[in-house]
Amino acid sequence: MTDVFVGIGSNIGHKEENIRKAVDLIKEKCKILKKSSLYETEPVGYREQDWFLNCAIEIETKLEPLELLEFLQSIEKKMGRIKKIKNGPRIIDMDILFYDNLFINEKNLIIPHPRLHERLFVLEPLKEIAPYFVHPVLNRKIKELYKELTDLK
Ligand code: PH2
Ligand code: MG
Ligand code: MG
Repeated sequence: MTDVFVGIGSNIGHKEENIRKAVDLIKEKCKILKKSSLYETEPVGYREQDWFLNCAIEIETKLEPLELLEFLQSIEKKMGRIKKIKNGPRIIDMDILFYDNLFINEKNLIIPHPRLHERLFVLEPLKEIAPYFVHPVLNRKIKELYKELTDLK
């Protein structure tokens, strides 16, 4: 059984509705095990944009990592996402955070997500649904990574 975590964000249009719709579309090929609450988060990276709504989900899937990436990107496309500015505004963004305890380093897919431990908008929802999941590269629990990041601030 796969244990996959996906981070979801939206900061254009009806953000809550966008996330609900994306989760519904994910259900066509994956089983949703858990879904965090929605968090209003300040934009990170590119600052001149609206706040985000972020959440994290845990899913079970038969798709291989690259197939899952393609599936998630097809949903982003279907929902009308256009890539313009790096880290800029988007209707929907879905990033694979963990895929079991796998390490993947491909040109367009790095798992665990390389910046997740630096991002409160990822760690906060993730801590809600998986505080004891151990980051397979950093070897730390999510709740520890969260504490380290918030203690820094
Ligand atoms: N996603 C980014 C860049 N910055 N900031 C917040 N608060 N939430 C996001 O989901 C987000 C971001 C790149 O994907
Ligand atoms: Mg992202
Ligand atoms: Mg993305």
